[in-house]
Amino acid sequence: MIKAKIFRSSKRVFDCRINDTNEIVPATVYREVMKKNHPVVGDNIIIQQNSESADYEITEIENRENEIFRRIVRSNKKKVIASNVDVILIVTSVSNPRYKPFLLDRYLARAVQWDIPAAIVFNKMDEYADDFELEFEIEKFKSLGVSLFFLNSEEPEDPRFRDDFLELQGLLNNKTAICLGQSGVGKSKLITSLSDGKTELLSSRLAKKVNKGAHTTTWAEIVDCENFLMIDSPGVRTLSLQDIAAEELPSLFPDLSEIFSKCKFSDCKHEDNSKGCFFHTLDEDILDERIHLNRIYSYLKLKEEIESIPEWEK
Ligand SMILES: Nc1nc2c(ncn2[C@@H]2O[C@H](COP(=O)(O)OP(=O)(O)OP(=O)(O)O)[C@@H](O)[C@H]2O)c(=O)[nH]1
Ligand SMILES: [Mg+2]
Ligand SMILES: [Zn+2]
Repeated sequence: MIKAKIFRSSKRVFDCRINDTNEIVPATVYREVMKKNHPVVGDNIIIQQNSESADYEITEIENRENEIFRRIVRSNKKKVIASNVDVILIVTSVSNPRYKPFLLDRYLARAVQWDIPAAIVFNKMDEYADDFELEFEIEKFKSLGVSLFFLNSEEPEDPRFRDDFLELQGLLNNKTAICLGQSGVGKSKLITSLSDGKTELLSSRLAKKVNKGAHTTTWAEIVDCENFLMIDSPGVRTLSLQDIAAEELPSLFPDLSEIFSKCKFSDCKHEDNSKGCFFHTLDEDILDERIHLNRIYSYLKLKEEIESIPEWEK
């Protein structure tokens, strides 16, 4: 019985890293195991060496802490992409690409759905030009209890952002993380600097893997960054929330649940013309209330988008 972790998956063969030796070996899966659960990247597993062929076989998958998944709405099935993630790093740029106020709420909704702690990285702080209300955004996400980091990933030595950089490095130590964020916000750069340059750029690794047809959407792998592990999956990086059901959405904004209950009607849609909606009584000039208004706006935008997708497409 050898303890290991799945680092890379394909249809039949899994690259597994043996805990004790860090050696990576290919392993196939016992049919009995496959029947119960399809193994995914991040799974902690038991492997055994076949006494005749010397091949490794996965004989057991340990219970998962959590799962990165998409839901197939039609059949209400889960498609699991990876497992056992300690933290989701949501990366945003404060300059170029410009900051998109409601995008972070979407990533946070995902983190809630997957039940994984999230931290937000405001990257490219060296280029921040005071062209949006960063202070308000900070207050908002602080009130949600999310850890925030302000970084210059291009220059990790930059003394203005050095403390945050070191703190984030400390937070990631010995953890498994996943990075979410739009293209160009600096995810690859961030990972390279956090690993003190020891990791080759994810993008160069990726270049070899893309365009493999149907596999590209589900493929995932773990990249060893020495002091932490990073899960990389194109299927996760492109963030569409098509697979979230409208009924599920309120539960993904837990900070609003108490406020939802203050509306006069339990089926309140919280829209401009909704009678007795508590949100109409909130005051934009009071910070807490402005935060709630901002979050409900984000919620409604997302709801509208989800509802505009025909059921059969989900
Ligand atoms: N000034 C500045 N530039 C940065 C910073 N972080 C990254 N960049 C630059 O921004 C550009 C995009 O960075 P990437 O790391 O490739 O962005 P990415 O998020 O990995 O993008 P995709 O791989 O397309 O998803 C590169 O030219 C980086 O050098 C930063 O903190 N400050
Ligand atoms: Mg990249
Ligand atoms: Zn309401």
